[in-house]
Amino acid sequence: MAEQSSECLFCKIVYGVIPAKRVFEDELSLAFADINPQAPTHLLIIPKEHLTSLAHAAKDHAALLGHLVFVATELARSYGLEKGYRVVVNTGDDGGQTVQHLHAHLLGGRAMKWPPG
Ligand code: DGP
Repeated sequence: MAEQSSECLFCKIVYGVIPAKRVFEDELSLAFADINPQAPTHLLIIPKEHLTSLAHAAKDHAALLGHLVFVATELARSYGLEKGYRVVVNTGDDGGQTVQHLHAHLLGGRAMKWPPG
């Protein structure tokens, strides 16, 4: 079993303690619908292992980080986001991270603006 933090919201989703609309999972990752969607498709892709943020990643996490991005790519394909999409990893306070378990947002189904707020 992946390492977890008993106080972490997304660890509780991994272990089914808190419900979520799960759309994909494998040994390393879980994807589920964001509770407050900002686009027609808004999924969160997380490692099952507790990792607080990108800022906490070590070299050993490199393959896991690549895996999460690849899962996002596969989900974008399966959700038909052929016009484009955005993968975002908010990191730390200035990055707008509110849940302290690394997660990639997959947003699609509408035209995105740049720069983000
Ligand atoms: P961030 O700001 O990058 O930390 O995004 C956290 C996201 O997590 C935010 O878009 C809302 C989502 N979220 C927070 N709590 C829950 C929850 O209990 N369930 C689900 N499915 N999403 C949640």
